[in-house]
Amino acid sequence: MVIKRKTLDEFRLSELRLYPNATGELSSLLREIALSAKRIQVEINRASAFNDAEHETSINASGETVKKPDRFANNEILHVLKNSFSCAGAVSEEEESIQVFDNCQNNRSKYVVMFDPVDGSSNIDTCMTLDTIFGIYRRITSIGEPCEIQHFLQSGESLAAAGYFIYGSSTMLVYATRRGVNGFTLDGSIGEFTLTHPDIRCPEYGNIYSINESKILHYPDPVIRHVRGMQEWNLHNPGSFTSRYVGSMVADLHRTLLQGGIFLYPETRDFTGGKLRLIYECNPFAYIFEIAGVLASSGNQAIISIKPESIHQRSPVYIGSKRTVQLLTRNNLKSFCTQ
Ligand code: P6P
Repeated sequence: MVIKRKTLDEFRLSELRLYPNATGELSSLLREIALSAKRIQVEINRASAFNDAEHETSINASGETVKKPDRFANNEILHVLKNSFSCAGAVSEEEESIQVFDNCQNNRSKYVVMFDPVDGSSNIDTCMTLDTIFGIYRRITSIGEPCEIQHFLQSGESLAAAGYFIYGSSTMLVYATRRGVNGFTLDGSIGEFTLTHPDIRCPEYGNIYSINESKILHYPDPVIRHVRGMQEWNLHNPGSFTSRYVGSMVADLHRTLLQGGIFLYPETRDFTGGKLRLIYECNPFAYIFEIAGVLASSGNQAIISIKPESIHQRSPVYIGSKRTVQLLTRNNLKSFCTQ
């Protein structure tokens, strides 16, 4: 028997029916971003197959190498957003400043988007998973006005939706709204994302810890003690814990979301404010994990409660099991879902 799974459009239509006053702009935006992801997936596969990702590299605002797939993905997403009727402007990891789509159509749009077009592109030459991360905010100035930087400096709690595409053994879209986290897998036979992981909840407990252990002596003492404690416990109770670290944020966090455990990228000597970027890497994931029922801390506070001051600022990341996150950070952290 062939299982007929809802496509992304069918799922969004079923959600829209619950909100008679909804304009459909968020659904349209998700559809546009999903379209760009289909094209990015083809380009990534091509660049990997023909090994030409390294050609024509440049350096982005964060001082990191921009490879051909990064630039392709960046231009593709900016193109679909600018030509949608739902986006007033965007922030991209690959663009130094905000991208304002200042025309009469886009100025009437309700949303702005921030995104990391391709995260983990250093893995492309080894066929590791790559990914696109996005967050969607409602604009905060009146409809008709060009968007401004404060639209992008809202805390993560104000996100209307956040998600990621993972280009791995299959291509998936996982996104969250306040109503829940849902996963869609690209069905090549119909070219549509189909609902394969409805209502994802992150297991409260998982025995996998994910951290770059080469920097273990950089991390705060509670992290060092916790990792050492798991290793010592393993000595006497083999197999109690295991470590998995791909070095691609989405790969490590997608596994954590589905299997539980914890993902850590604490502050280090070379990244005293954390390495991962707050508004287009940390916030989308923090929102997803909080909606999925666990915690996402910067070490001092819930990541989604941070008021961003600049569009490329960074944050330390402690995401996963409530008990472990509270053990490793200040214990005053409360999940925003329960507030
Ligand atoms: P490190 C990839 O470059 C990235 O931005 C994230 O995807 C990943 O989690 C992190 O950096 C890996 O950093 O220092 O462990 O190589």
